[in-house]
Amino acid sequence: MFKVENFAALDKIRESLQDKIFSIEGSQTGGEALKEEMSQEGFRAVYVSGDIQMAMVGANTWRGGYRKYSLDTASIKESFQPTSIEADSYLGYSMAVASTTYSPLTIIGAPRYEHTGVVWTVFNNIKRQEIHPYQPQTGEYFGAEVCAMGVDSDKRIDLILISSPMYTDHDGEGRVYVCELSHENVLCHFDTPASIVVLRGVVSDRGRFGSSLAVLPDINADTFNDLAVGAPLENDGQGSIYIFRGEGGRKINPTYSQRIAASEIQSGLKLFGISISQSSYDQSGDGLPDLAVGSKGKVVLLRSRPVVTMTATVSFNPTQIPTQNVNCSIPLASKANICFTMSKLSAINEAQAQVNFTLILDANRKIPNNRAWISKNVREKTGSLTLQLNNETCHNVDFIIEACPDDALNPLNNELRFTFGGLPSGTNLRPSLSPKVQTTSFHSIGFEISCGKDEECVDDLKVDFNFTSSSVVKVGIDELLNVTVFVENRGENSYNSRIILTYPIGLSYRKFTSLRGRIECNSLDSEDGVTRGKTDCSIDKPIFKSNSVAVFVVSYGHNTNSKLDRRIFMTANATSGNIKHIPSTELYKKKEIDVKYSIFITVESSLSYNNFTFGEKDLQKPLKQEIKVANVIRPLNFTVVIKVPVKLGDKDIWEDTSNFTILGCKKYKDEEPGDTDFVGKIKESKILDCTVATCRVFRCSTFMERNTDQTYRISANISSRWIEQIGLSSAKFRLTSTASLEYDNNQYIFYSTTFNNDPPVRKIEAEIEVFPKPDFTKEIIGGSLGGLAFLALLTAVLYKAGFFKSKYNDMIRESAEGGAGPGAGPGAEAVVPAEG
Ligand SMILES: [Ca+2]
Ligand SMILES: [Ca+2]
Ligand SMILES: [Ca+2]
Ligand SMILES: [Ca+2]
Repeated sequence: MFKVENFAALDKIRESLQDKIFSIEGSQTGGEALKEEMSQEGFRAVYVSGDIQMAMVGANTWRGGYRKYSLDTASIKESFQPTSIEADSYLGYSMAVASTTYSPLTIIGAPRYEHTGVVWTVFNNIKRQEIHPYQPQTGEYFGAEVCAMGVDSDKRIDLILISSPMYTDHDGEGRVYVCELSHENVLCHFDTPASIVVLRGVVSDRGRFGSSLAVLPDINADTFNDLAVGAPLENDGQGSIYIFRGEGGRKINPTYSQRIAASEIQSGLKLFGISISQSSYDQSGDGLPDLAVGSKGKVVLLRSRPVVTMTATVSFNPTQIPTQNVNCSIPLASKANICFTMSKLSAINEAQAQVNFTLILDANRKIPNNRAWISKNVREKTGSLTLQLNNETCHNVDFIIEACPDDALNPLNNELRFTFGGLPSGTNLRPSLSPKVQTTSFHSIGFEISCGKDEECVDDLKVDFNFTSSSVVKVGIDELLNVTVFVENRGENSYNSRIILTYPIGLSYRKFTSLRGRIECNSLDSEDGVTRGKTDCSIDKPIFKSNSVAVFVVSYGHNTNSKLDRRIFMTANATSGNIKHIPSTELYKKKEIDVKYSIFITVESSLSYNNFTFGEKDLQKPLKQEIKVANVIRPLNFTVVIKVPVKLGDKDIWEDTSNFTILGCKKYKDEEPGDTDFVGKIKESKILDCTVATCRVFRCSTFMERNTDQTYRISANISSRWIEQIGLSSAKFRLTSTASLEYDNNQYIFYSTTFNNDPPVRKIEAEIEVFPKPDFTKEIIGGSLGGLAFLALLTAVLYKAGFFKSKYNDMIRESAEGGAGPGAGPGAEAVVPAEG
């Protein structure tokens, strides 16, 4: 050993070494092996708690080894010079010592072992492990550098790094294996390739990546120590160094965080990174660690940049989104105040940086479903701020929020992103942002909630409905079925409250009318003929307030040809977006209503005329009347009931009353008149009908298709016998039969534009004139008032034109107005007889 105090001493040492040159050639062949003559003790040196351990790569014919000296006494405490290793292995070319629980573990590289290299671990002066290279390559120099690294702050060694600087890959030269230290064992996982962690440099022909290794203090202020790796041959021998970050879990991130090329520092540097200082002291006096990197003829001192952290806040004004907005078409003006504060992680007093930020409103929604905008179709706002250390710097952003959004339950989640760019200030370098800082954050603004201290809204909805004024669906008469819906919230605010109505196939949605509250309805009629139609109505969107009521009418259309069940039902279901509801049975209602189909049957008849001479008792005259029945709207079974006066008092009206029949009809019964004082009544009214006479009731049952007709005929001889008992010698009587209709009232309803849908009772009249007996024979001009007088032209038109809903009402109305009209007779008549 030589004690050296200045570089001039080296010359003396060289001279003294020249004196001691011995024959190297002779030593190889002559049997005299080199022992420690060229041991190069001190090739590596490691301080181990009061002792110094020095590697001796040239000992024992370049087998190598190490010795440990006490620093106090300079005495040898341990010597490790294995003879088992091959000559020229260069054991001790690299060395690291890792403290373990018991005693230090020495990791020592022999990069020329079997031309590939090996790493030994030595524990208590005994070899413990031999680590052979993974996929060995001749000349790779496995173990040329070894390094023990504590990643976290517990002061215990976590990783052992082993480099192979001359391992060649298709894309580079040199690699560093990251092995774990577990108790006294170094685990490189070379037998399970998936678990091997390898550090590499950039793609380059030659790099010698791993020629130097140095554990750095935590230079990015994430509490984990970092690693520097030199690659001195990169860029045609200019060289570079790499920084790898330590990570939680005693790991190292195999993707380098920084590469510093020699050219970035100074032009002309060669072999930059050939060595890296093992201790990073603060040489610049800024409180931050510096890194000394060796190059050919120069040492470069690299300063580490200060590390800062950043907090970003966004506050909103108003702080909550108002929910009771009268006009939903006016968006709500809002402000966001974005603030950044930069604070130090490294020991510095000043720093400056620029942040570029982007605020994205309601970022969780896809456009155009977002509920907030900066301006039309724009929901992003970018900006830039210059920050000083510890000074909060803010920026205001104006934006607008949809006034009554569908979703007023989930807050707007606004995203803030920023990029950081450090600026130099004073003597300080540009700060860098701690990698722990999240550069994307979410800042939500919620909707106003007023649901008590628990801030939880528990609603209590009640729904009910009715069919407005309808007790029955009149298909072919009414065109709309109006459903009046009542909704009440007896609980706390209800969000996104909806009423969902279902309605039968055959009805089609027409419109909704809001009577109270803000209602919006959408509806979908049954499309497949299987699923019921569905109307979805929002109530006071977005919030149906506590103790409020909404009323609205939904109208469904139907027409003559609609096919509905005999009895249909509708349902109403109340829902809301609230998480909690008062359990209630009133969220659902189902109601039924009967359906009747319109029918329209016309009865028209002829007016016949006969005359008699008063006092001639046994005259008879033929009388013919036609009753034409036409079915207009739809096919059905029905019965025409015809009542014909047959007896007045005890006198027959017809020549052969007992055989009086109508073809196609069945004689049902004879009905006595309610009034026995027929003489007085007829004298006054001249009407001979079933109120004064015994009437025969005929029932004519038939099935008729739509737009067909059928004619019933009264054909018999009328007798003069009944005339005398009235006592009028000169009069015009009206012999009045009636025709009425019977059908299934549960299924059918008679078409009428009036409120009353009773079918008409049709009068069938015959005029019978009585003349006094003349004193002399006079020519009697027979009236020709009789004959057939049809007035059912309209009906005929109807027949021909077919049935069209829109024209139908008008036609019927004209028909009714032109005739007896409601209340003018025993019933509203569909068709009016002609006046004779
Ligand atoms: Ca540790
Ligand atoms: Ca770190
Ligand atoms: Ca410094
Ligand atoms: Ca509450």
